[in-house]
Amino acid sequence: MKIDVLTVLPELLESPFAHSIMKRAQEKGLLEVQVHPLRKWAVNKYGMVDDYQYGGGAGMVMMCEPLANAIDELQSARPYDEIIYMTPDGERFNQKTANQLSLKENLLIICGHYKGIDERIREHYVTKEISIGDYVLSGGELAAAVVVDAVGRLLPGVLNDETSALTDSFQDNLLAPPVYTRPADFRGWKVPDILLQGDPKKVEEWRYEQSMQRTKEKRPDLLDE
Ligand code: 6GU
Repeated sequence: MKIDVLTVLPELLESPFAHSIMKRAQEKGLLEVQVHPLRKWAVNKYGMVDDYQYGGGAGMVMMCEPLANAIDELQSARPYDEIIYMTPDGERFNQKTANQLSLKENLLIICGHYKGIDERIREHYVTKEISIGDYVLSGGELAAAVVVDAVGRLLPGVLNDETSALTDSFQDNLLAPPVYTRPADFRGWKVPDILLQGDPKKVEEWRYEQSMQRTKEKRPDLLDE
């Protein structure tokens, strides 16, 4: 999978994909993330990419021309399956959306800034609008990093047995069960016996029950879906 990210703050996205699982995904050639500075397509020598909004009011709007030119150029190299705009008024991101996006070949993610992007870009280019939750970030970059991470780790071959996505929270709309490691007794706080007995079938049943109980307690809304 190839993900292009278009942003006015490329520096913000230098590090999130350079470590751990995202790094390995790229080294294995399973994921390619390329961050593009929008200023490359600025309309003048001052690097202008935003302007005052029509009708007045505080806050700048990201202009049509740099975005349209950037998208046209990037798109001519490879057609996108989705052109995603990161915005607090988008559809709330969840595991299901991550699963769906992980099946695509080429994605473009546009990071919004200031008051957002000119509505005409949303109308004519954007195919999917994503928010990562009901709060406002100062830009779409951190949200884009969240989406790239959540999608990238689902690509076949990225995770190994130890990190397998099959046992994650939210797969099957259940939270993950509790986990323990050595020692079996820490300050008198004991690991549940069933995990020490070596009966895989019993462990599986216990984990399922714990997942169910945890979900009922913490996220009953997941069970209604
Ligand atoms: Cl995608 N962008 C911004 N600026 N704020 C957000 C968001 C996105 N998702 C939640 N808050």
